Amino acid sequence: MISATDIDREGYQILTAPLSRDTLLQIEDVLGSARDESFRQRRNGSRYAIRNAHLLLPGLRSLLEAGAIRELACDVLEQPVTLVSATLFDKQPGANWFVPPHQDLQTPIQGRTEAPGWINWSVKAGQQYAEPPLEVFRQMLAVRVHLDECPGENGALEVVPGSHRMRLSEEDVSLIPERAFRLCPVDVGEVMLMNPLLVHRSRSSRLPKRRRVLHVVYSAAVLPQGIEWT
Ligand SMILES: O=C(O)CCC(=O)C(=O)O
Repeated sequence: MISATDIDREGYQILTAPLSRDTLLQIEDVLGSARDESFRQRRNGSRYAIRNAHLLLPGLRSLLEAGAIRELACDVLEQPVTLVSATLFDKQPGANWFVPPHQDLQTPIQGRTEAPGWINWSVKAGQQYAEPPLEVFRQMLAVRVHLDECPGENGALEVVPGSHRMRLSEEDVSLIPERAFRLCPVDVGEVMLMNPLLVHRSRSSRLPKRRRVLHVVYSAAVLPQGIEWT
């Protein structure tokens, strides 16, 4: 059961059976139909991620804009939500990496209209990004859908409970003691809900297995005029 209180206090929650088998199969199908060009690839040709998958795969966008995954975000944020982004992370033998501790600050947006509190504008791979203000982050939620089992040795996320309440500098993040990180093993089909400001990291997988996670971000914030989600 969703606990908005837990998410408020800890910054995250793991749900054991929130999605039907049908929903999971539909996601797998649409991701399975993605063309090679949609994937980020290592030099060795291994495919490891689809960034802005909601822009590249219209079928995925439809699934995420109406349906069970969006409902989870509406339930937590207690308001209608808009899709902000979707990323597929696909760790596997040959494309395996360590993600250092960070908050997810850079958010894809449309246009470039300066607005109070929106900072760190940048363009990556032709897409405009900016960092929203704290009050917008408070009304955002990432829904991480696990398409493979993700035990501790398979690159599970490690999070710092409570770290989502503030925007931290790189130095603040680097000073977080080792004991503050909590390992979050998640089974196939399970979902992890988290605020994008929750400090998180993940180790390389130590198992010869795939670890696919679809990381979908929603927001219930009213945006300033001139700024829109993509
Ligand atoms: O799924 C993961 O390991 C986290 C990836 C991540 O947060 C990132 O690359 O920004």
